Amino acid sequence: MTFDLFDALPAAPAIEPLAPGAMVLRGFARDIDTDLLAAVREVSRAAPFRHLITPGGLRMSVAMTNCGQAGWVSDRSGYRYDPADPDSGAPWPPMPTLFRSLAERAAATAGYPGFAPDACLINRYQPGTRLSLHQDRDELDLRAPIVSVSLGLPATFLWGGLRRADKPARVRLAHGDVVVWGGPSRLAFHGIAPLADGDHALTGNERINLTFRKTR
Ligand code: MD6
Ligand code: FE
Repeated sequence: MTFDLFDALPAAPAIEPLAPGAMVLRGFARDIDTDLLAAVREVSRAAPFRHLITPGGLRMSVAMTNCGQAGWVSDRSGYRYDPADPDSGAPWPPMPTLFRSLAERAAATAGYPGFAPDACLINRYQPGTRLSLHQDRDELDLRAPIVSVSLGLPATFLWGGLRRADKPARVRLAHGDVVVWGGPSRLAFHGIAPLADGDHALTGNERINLTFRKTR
């Protein structure tokens, strides 16, 4: 029997701090990537991706859908969590068990045990798609963190501070990376720079982002 020192080391998760309470878990979702993407396709068959309209009347370049007990939607009247898909009137598809358990494991790894998300917003980016700086503040319970999973093409995550004017850092998010943030960083401004063109083995020219929240 051969003994390899490197085989004997446990695979420690690569945790990259962003700010107090916020971190990137590099590659955390990689080993279940194909199952996650299959589940995204399943959800989007029942609740297709769509471009929401902002309260100001602009069409968002990112396409969105949701699963879980509530879904994030935007229209001329504002932003809200809605138990039903406004396009169909039907409840959002249930959150796949695989999603729920991934979010729970990632949160626990980041120091937030007991995370119980009731909503998963699914974002789809194509080259040129961007998400301007914003805060996630439509959730009632701001003590719960947010867990965000990146799949497919890499993106530049804009990580600002607690004030809109804080100059954002640029953080590369690759396939399988998971960002967790909460506590003192829960209301940090953030966004996604225009997606660069590319070709990913599993998603082609798209980036898919899953964002888990506890909305109430
Ligand atoms: C995205 N993410 O990564 C957009 N929000 O496509 C977000 O807006 C986001 O990644 C809160 C926490 C983590 C995020
Ligand atoms: Fe956000």
